[in-house]
Parts: sequence; structure tokens; C-alpha cells
Amino acid sequence: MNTSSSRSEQDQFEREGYVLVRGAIDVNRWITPIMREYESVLGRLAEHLLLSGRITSLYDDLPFGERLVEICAESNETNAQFFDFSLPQAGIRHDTPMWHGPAVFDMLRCAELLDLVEGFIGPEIYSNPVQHVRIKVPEAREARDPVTGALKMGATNWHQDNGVVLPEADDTQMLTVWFPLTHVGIEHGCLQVVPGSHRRGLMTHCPAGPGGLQVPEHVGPRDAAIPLPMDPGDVLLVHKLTLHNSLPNLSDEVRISFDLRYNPIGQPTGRDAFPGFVARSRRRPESELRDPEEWSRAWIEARRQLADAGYDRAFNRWRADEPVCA
Ligand SMILES: O=C(O)CCC(=O)C(=O)O
Ligand SMILES: [Fe+2]
Repeated sequence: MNTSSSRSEQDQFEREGYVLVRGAIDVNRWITPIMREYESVLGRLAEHLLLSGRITSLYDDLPFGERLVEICAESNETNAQFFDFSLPQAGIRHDTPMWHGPAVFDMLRCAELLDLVEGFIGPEIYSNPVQHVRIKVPEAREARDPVTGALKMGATNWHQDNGVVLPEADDTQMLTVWFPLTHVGIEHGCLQVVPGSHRRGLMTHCPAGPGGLQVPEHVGPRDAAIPLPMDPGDVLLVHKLTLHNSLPNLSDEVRISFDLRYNPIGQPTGRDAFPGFVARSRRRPESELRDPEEWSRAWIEARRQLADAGYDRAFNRWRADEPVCA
């Protein structure tokens, strides 16, 4: 098992803007407990949807993936927010669902993961709150907008992660850490990256679809993109300027991934309405957050403040009237 990043991994990251480390984390130790938590989240979600009349069965004889597919198909909802450990960028209410369970918190502090991260950003590591679990059901069964017919989630557009945070984080050494919790082959909608694109600077992102952004093809060519099929245990590190997207989930299985971000302590996260925390500090170990309850409470407090404020904050800098977006 790989434990920390090697010189050659760091060289590849510098050169290509990403590096894929196979078998970097112990699946049984870190990922299995998260899946157990998600099973209970799904159980509560099913009861909630049944009670409110949006599904007619709990589907509780099915395993996690199949159960989720049936529930999403019948309710015609992605239900993604029930599992996510971040908040949405708009329309936050006091009862917006989210899940900040202890197994998810443990994952964010996973020693193998932080050892890897340390090789890229140093030993003073802040968990940036730009983070998600992405649970994508097969597109054939995915929820659609009843008016336009568009998929409610679908594949991820071409973007750079620096493009989806506020400009205050442009000088932040933000590192994206992406890994699957299920097998994510090409057919499940794995990530694709454009090697070397991180050397081209920040590209203009254009508003695309509800809440989405996309770098236009003529701004960020992607002929050279390579797909990165991955298995649980593998970890992908992505530079904040690397152009990437995901393929559609054309399989008949659910595709689950985490995307986390870390930056050196003290640098702006680019999303300060959401709470981050000190994941590792060799200088001040006592400043590390070790209590999952405290982490969960910080998110509940952020949700309360954003719901009270009653307006949507700006989460990115882009406007549809940029000349290249026309
Ligand atoms: O998993 C996905 O579909 C997209 C993830 C992504 O863009 C990221 O982790 O930065
Ligand atoms: Fe991304």
C-alpha cells in the first residue's frame, strides 16, 4: 500500500496537473463505514418520501445501489442533498438535508490521505469546505426535469476547480482529492482530465444549465483528454487549474465518489460561508478538529445563518455576457 507521495508522483503532478495513486487507502477501514452510514441515510430518506407520498414502497428488500435507483426513479428526484456533506449554492433552508456522519469526518482526516496531501501542500493542512459526495444513478433511470426533459444531475461539465470558487482563493494552493467508493469505470462516468492544461491559467467559465458552469471548447480544447477509470482505494489528485469533466453514467450501477479539497492553513477557501477545519497541523496539533460532532454542528450553524439571511450568495465570478460565452 502507498502511504505518502513519492518524488515521481509529485513530478507527474507538476508536469501533467494530476496524479492517480492506486491503492492509496484501505477500503475496509475508511470506505466500508461510510457505505454503512449511507445505508441508514437511505433508510430514513425512504421513510420520508413514503410518508410524503412521493414513493409507494420502501424498497427495503434491495441492496443500497438498486434501492437508491428505484427511489430516485419513482420520486423523480436525485435526492443527492440527503447524502451530501456540503450545502447547495442556492435556496438554503433551515431544513435543507445534509449528512455529516462520523465515518465521513474520519475520511476527511484519514492519515493515509493526509500523508499524500502533505507531499503536495505541506504539513499544515486545512480541510476546504468545497467538498461533495456524488451519487449518480444510471442515466437511463435518472430524475429528469418534467418540463425540459433534462437530466437533473448528469455528467459534470468541463471546468477547472479554481473556476468554481471565488477569486479570493486564486492564490490559494487548493488541492483536489477525488476518489471512488464504488468501481467507477468509463461506463459509470469516470473523470477525464486534460494533461498539462493546468499550465494555461484560469479559463473563462460560462454559465451552463441550472447552477452549472462550463469552459467553452474554443477556450479549453479537450481533444487530448484521458479518462481515468478507478477502483475503491485509488486516489486522484488534481491541480486546481486542470481542465476536467466526468463522463455520463451509462452503466446500470450507481456511481459514488468523494471530492475533497485541502489547502495550507490560513489561505482563503474561496467559499467562506461554509466551514472548513484544521485537518492536520504539525506546528499546532491542538488546533486539529477531532470531534465529528463539532464538525456537524459547524455545518448546522452555517445552514442556519444562510437560511436566516434569506438570500443567495454569489458562489462564483462568471457572467453569461462574457464575450466568449456568447
Ligand atoms: O465527480 C464528478 O462528477 C466531478 C468531480 C469534480 O469535478 C471534482 O472533483 O472536482
Ligand atoms: Fe472539479
